[in-house]
Order: sequence, then C-alpha cells, then structure tokens
Amino acid sequence: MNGTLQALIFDVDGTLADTERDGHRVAFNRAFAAAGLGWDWSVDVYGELLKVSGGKERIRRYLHEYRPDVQVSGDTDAYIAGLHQAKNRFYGELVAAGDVPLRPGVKRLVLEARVAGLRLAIATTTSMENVTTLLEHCIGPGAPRWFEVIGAGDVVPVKKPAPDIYHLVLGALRLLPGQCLALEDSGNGLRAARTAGLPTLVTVSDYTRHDDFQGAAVVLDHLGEPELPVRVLAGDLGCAPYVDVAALRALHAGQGQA
Ligand code: XBP
Ligand code: MG
Repeated sequence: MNGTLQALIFDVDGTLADTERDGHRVAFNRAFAAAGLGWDWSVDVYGELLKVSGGKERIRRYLHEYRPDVQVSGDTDAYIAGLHQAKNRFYGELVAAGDVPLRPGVKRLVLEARVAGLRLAIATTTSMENVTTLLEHCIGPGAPRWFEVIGAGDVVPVKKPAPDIYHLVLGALRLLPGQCLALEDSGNGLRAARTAGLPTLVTVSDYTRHDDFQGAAVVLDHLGEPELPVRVLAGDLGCAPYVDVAALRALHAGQGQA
C-alpha cells in the first residue's frame, strides 16, 4: 500500500443502486418495443447478457448469439447506437419515477465519507448522463458535484473488465492505486479494479453473487445500516456490523499487510 486511504472510487450499476433488473433491462425492452422489434430480455437472459459490460456491447452480443437470423439494414453500429440511446431515455424515466433504488448503506456512507474528508470518484461503464440522473434523483440535486472525478462510459476504448476506466480515474485524481479503495459488485468490475492495482470491497447483487471474487479485500451482501447488519461472504470486516469510514480505513490498512 502507499499510505493512508485518500479516496473511494465507486462503481455505479449494481453497486450504488440496483439498476439492472428493473432499470436497464426494462428500459432495453421498452426501446425494443418502441422500435417494433419482438425482442424481450427476460430476467434470466439479461443475467447471461450481463457478462458483457456496456449496453451497446450487450445488444451486439444478443444479435450475434441469440438472433443470428436478424439482418440489420445499413450500418450496424449506428443501428445499435440508436437503440441504446432510446434505452437510455427510458432508463432516465425509470430513475426519475423512483423505480431504481439505492442499495443499503450507500447514501449514509457517501455522506460520512464527505464529512471525513475522503475524496470521492466514480468509475463506471454506463454513461455520464445515466450517472448524474441517478445521483440527482437518488441522493440529491447537488450529489454529482460531490464526486471529484466521474469516469463514465465511452471515454475509454475498452470497458471493464479492462482496467482502463480505473487508470483514467486514478490519473485524474493524481493518486496511486494503494491510496484508494474501489467498491464494486461484479466479477468484471473486480477484475478491472484489481488489474489497476486497487484494493476492492465487493457488495454482491442478485445477478453477481456467483461471480468469481478472488482477490477482493472483502465480499459482503451490502454495505449495511445500523439496523441492517452486513453478512460477510469472504474476507474480514473486523467486528464492524456495517460499513462505515472507520471500517474502510481498517480494511484498507489491513490490505497493506496482506
Ligand atoms: C454495468 C454495465 C452497464 C449497464 C448499462 O457496468 O455493464 O452496461 O448495464 O450501461 P458498471 P449502458 O457496473 O461498471 O457500471 O447501457 O449505459 O452502457
Ligand atoms: Mg457494477
């Protein structure tokens, strides 16, 4: 490790909020219906498609693996981009309607971290617009500004599990990986953070609980609240009943001895 904990770098989808099953998936299906396509991504099919990071990449995989019969007329990239744009409009509506809840402990921890002087950042596969919509509606209108760096979407050529988005965020923060802690929910996210050298806390979601979390500092069911203690699935959180700044500092310091 390179000194004390300075910054928390949050993933978004699955980590800050349960965005996938009732958010992105539903929005994809609305976009497909609006385009007159007979496609409907079930909860199970979406779980399979989630192995691919990125919404555009996910549509491409679906066409390739599930609908090889479909011939897109014209430019496939433009066709996918159009569907994805429509998906994000529907996603924004779902977030604004309150259908995409924050995960337990997220708002509390973000507020505590600010008070404690920890720097905050985001490293995500989804777009900047989706991130700001989520933060504004679920935390508060000023929340996007609390995050000093938001690395989002297509700003890097390769998405998670590649480490590129974490490299970009670390560069913008001017911090070394050992001065930060990443918070992720998926095997792809963990691999991205670990490849960038970051100690990583994982909170699993329904879609990711069977992913490979080898290398995580700790794996939890969620961040917890005083009245909702966490369950430790792998690693050690000491005797903290939920994740607060003191628990994160202790976890980070422990990584130095690992
Ligand atoms: C999650 C993803 C994203 C979202 C949808 O990545 O894979 O693709 O499902 O995002 P992360 P877009 O957890 O790293 O944020 O459709 O906007 O790409
Ligand atoms: Mg995620």
